[in-house]
Amino acid sequence: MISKKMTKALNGQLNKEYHSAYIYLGLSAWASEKGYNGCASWFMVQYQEEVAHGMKLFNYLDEQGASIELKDIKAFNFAGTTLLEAFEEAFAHEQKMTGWLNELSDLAMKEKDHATYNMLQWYVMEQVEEEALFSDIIDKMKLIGDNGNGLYNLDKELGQRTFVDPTTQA
Ligand code: OFO
Repeated sequence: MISKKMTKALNGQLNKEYHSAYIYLGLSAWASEKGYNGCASWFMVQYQEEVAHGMKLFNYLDEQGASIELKDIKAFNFAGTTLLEAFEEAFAHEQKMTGWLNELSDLAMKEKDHATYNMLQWYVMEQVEEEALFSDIIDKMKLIGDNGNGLYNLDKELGQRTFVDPTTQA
C-alpha cells in the first residue's frame, strides 16, 4: 500500500507522461506539416513511448490499489520554426522530466517505500536513454546546419525508427 502523498505525486507524474505524449504528437503534426515526414514518424514513435510510460504508472497505481486521478492534459503549441528548435525543446522537456523523476525517487526513499522506489528506477534509467537520444540528434543537426541535403538524409534516417514498447524491455 502506498501513502496518500506518494499516490498524489505518482498521479502528477502520470499526467506529465501524457503531457509528454501530447508534446510529441504536436511535434509530429508540426514536422509533417513542414514536409519532414521522417521526423514526423520519429515523433509519433516517441508519442507511443510516452503513452507506454503513462500506462506503466497507471498499472502500478492500479496494482497498489491506489486511486487513479486523470487530470486535464496541458495544451502544447510549438512556437519554433526549425527542426533543431523542435528537438531542443523536446530535450529541455526531457531534462525537466528527469528532475521530476529524481524528486519522486527522493520521496519514495524518504518514505521507505521500496516497491515504488524500485519501480521508479526504471524511469530514471529510461531518462538516461532519452536524454542521450535527443542530445545525439541535436549534435547531428548542429553539424548539418542548414545544408538541405544533410537535413534530407537525417530526416530519412530518423524515419526508420520503429516502436518497441520500452516497458516490455528488461
Ligand atoms: Fe516519459 O520519458 Fe520522455 O517524457
